[in-house]
Amino acid sequence: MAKTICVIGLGYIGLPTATMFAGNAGYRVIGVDINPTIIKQLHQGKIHIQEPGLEEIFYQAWKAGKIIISETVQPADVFIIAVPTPILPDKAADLSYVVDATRSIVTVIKKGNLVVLESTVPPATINKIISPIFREAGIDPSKDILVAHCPERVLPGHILDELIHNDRVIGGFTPAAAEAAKQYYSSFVKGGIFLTDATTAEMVKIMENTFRDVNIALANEFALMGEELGIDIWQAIDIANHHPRVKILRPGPGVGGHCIAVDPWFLVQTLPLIAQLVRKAREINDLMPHHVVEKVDRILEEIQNPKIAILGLTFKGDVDDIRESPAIKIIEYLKDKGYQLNYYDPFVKQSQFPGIHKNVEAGVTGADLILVLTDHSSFKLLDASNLLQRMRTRIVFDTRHILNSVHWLEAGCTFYALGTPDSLYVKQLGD
Ligand code: SAJ
Repeated sequence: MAKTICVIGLGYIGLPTATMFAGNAGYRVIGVDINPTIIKQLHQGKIHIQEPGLEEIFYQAWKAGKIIISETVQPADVFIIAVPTPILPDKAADLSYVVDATRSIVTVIKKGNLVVLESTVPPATINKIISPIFREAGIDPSKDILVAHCPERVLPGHILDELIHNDRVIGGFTPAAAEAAKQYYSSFVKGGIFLTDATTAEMVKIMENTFRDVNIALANEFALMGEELGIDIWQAIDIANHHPRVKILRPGPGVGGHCIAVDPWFLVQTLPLIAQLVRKAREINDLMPHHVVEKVDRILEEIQNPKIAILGLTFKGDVDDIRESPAIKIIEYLKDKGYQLNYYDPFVKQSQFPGIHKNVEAGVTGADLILVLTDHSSFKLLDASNLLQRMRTRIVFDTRHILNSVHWLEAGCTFYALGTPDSLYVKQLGD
């Protein structure tokens, strides 16, 4: 009989993972979530997230009865925990969803079952928080059951491809647990699977996202320097990146999403005296939305009752996710300062963000400033002349270096970009 896998948490990671096990690997999958809206939608064979290719595979697996949706945890051979681990206001990890999921497993787990934690957690969470929950229930996590950490590492927008082709790390509470988890994951993972202990795997995952956060902070700090030095930092980065061992990332209006802006805090929380660089990088990236707002203030200083057209709300380009988006923070700050705002984002629905315009023309009509906050690929194709003629004042501020400045300047506007001095593009126009 096919083995049963119970996936707890059907969000951006749990749903694609459940679909992989059911669709590609032929297991019987029970998908569990506590959100009734999500459950209702999945019960109709539809998915609640936008991820290329996912809906079709999910629908096929759901129609074939290989994936069953449930509001409660059911007995299974394997339990996969894929619930969120946000941060609390004091920047400590909120492990309540992980703890609740573990407790719900305790009620149905049997000897020999495997529990895999996919959620990103502070180092030693399996040893210090999850194992004691099983022990308190009279279950020995080193003998009676198998417990492992297999952190997700996929990039939103590329989830299916990365689930299959990325390498994975699996850390076992015992070596046998790591081996057992590998058996299941190798049914769809084509990348390498590296086995280690649970705490090392927890650390590996946080190190990856911290590496990216620190490097984005460096790019952002360079951008601030570019503005002060009177140079175009994008050009400088482009030239520097021709060095064979240099790969500077892209500056931007801040770091969003619920991973890179969150996970480094787990290190600060665990090792506050050592994690100095990690903390500073977080602070620099968190400063960027304020920097964008200061620059907007300067740009619009002379304009009466200024109206801003915000282009892009999601935390990064070509995804539909506005959670923890720097754009949302910037919007809050601008609203507090009394600016009138219009919004456009081709990936965001009215239900996600009420008041958003359906087309970009309506979004920019009557505006004094187009403020680009997300690097959606389609923004490269915007018709500058058509949009500029609908504005009251023709000013553009691109925080993502996604617009073609020459094209926009030729169409007739004042152009500003993050990481460049205010005068740069005006000078290029020969004013
Ligand atoms: N960003 C920049 N400049 C850059 C790159 C990114 O400002 O050069 C910003 C983005 O605009 C976004 C934020 O950083 O606001 C995060 O975007 P991202 O594409 O770097 O990462 P996520 O959050 O979509 O996914 C990351 C990935 N981790 C790494 O690349 C190390 C992914 O592989 C993880 O699975 C995911 O976090 C996760 O769930 O932990």
